[in-house]
Amino acid sequence: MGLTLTEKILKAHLVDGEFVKGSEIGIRIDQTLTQDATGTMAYLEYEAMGVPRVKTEKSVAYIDHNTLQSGFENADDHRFIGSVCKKHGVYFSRPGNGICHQVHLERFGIPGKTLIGSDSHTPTGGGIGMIAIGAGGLDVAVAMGGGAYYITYPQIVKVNLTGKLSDWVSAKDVILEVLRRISVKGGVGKVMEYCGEGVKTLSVPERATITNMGAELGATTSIFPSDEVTKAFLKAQDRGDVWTELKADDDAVYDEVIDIDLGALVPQAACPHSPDNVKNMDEIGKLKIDQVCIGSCTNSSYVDMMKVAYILKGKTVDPSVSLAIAPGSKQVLNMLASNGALATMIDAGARILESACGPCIGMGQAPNSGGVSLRTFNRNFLGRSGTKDGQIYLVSPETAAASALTGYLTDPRTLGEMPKIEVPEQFKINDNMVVAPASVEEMDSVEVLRGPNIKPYPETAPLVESIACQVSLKVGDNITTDHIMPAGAKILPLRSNIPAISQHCFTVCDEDFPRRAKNMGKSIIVGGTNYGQGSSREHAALAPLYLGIKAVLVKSFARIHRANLINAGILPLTFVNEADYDKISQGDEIAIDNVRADIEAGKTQLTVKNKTTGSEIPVLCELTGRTKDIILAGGLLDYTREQLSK
Ligand code: MIC
Ligand code: SF4
Repeated sequence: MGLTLTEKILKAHLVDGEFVKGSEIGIRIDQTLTQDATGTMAYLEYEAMGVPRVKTEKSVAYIDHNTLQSGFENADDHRFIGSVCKKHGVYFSRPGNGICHQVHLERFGIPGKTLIGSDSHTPTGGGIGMIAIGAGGLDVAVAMGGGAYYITYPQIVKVNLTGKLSDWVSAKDVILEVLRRISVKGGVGKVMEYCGEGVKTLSVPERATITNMGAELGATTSIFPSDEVTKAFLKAQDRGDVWTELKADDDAVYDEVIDIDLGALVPQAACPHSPDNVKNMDEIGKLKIDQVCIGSCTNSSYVDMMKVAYILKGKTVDPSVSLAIAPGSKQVLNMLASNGALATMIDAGARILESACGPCIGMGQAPNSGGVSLRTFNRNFLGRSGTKDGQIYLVSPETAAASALTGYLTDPRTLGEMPKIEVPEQFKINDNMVVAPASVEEMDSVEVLRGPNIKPYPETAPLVESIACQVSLKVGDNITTDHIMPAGAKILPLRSNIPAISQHCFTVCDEDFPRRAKNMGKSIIVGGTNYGQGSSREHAALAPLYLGIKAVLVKSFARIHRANLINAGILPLTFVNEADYDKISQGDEIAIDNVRADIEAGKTQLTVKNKTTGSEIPVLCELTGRTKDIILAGGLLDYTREQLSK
């Protein structure tokens, strides 16, 4: 029986477990990436493990999220990350060099290698045939220390592409179509493997848009084959030597097949407030807009930007619209500056932002009250833009630029003939913003520089004998990590200070939650399906840990968040019968007796007693050997320390 591409790469990296669907496997990690908003914590965790030099083939730290230095905090974090990387063998991509996923694809990714990153959009690397997975910072720290990364052996979905995109229809419309069909939880436990005749019609940046936003499906990752198109892209980056051909066997067996005729797709938009709320232009109808933002790790490649410049050429942005553009990397920005496209954008009235995440994570450019904003980004969760009643639509760069000129959501197919904009044969290469680490001889003399906002990892303790506490919060379905631990310009500077950031935990849903939970001392949270979807931020587990959350009981979890809860020593529980969700309310007193003994004994079904109502609720606590030991130890940090001391 033939193998899928995913299986080939996973098999070549397997270090623990067996290839049985649904069971846990450990894989060797070749490369890691971090970004600054998750990086400070990840490197504090790395330091706590006491491994002098990273053991990966290449680890890179990017500064791209918190570049709005409204106070000393972010600058201190950046200085810390720069120095800690220098000491321990990590390459440091300085602020200004660009968004981690864009730069990693351009300069460091290698087909067939494994990459984990402390950012959920790490699967961008699947655009050149990597197994690239988003993970919590602690998992990345462990991988840098040479430890395996654990995932559930996934279901593998064949996304069979046929035909060719019509003029003005974009790679963004492909991933929006997948989201429309299978929803934000349709990819949980799965890898989306793109195959078929249509693949060769898509350039690497187009493929990367698709694998990037595959994160919104909840998928473990997404991957394209590495073919002649990949070779040409890497060659144009002066990296032709790292190319290898990689594809699935012809007789590979998949768990599911999704067929997409690229030629049948039309421009679409994800409507507020979920990336899977996808409609075509006719369904949305006439929509007046206030703002357009172009950029982010999904759509800020050179080709995307050149299309935007073409559309804007000689025109003026509608007076009622603010257009902001953030090219994805220094390479892209530099090439636009050299060939005049940047001047075209400026001339049309675009507000040029630095090459960073910017408005995508609420770092500036919050829309006006109730404002309608079209963005080429990947997430439109409630409040993420910084304006709670902002109405965010996710669209392609072509749709965004066309709309910026008219002031209304505009179908780019009305623009007339489409220009032929190709991936260049040679990109402008200059890695002068990537600082190499100190040599082995020099590393001991490097001083790690810490600022006053950098506080240690919160206190952990081994799992208690029994849990008896109240429900401090009950929430519904599809709760995102942007609900649990909001980001944005005010809160992101607190990422390295868990006591301070925890004061904002869940405030999007309930302003009083942090105070209530802290007063309760210990408590549990109850939620619905797909709890914790979205980002990889472990702060969505560390802040609850700090606030005394002992368990989270939900209908189902998103993958990375569940792993982060386990890493933080918080019990992840799911209802055996989803209807029991109605049997538990905020404020109820609950008990889970002998929880430690039961988990130690390998029991996977426990009972939550609702002492307020008298009902008994069966719940699942599915922990395998390793995750069980992590929970018993009080989290991954304690577990890793225990392992290293052995
Ligand atoms: C995001 O897009 O939500 C982020 C900000 O990049 C996060 C990481 C973070 O919260 O620091 C992600 O996607 O993992
Ligand atoms: Fe940055 Fe946005 Fe991409 Fe997250 S999704 S890495 S915030 S650009």
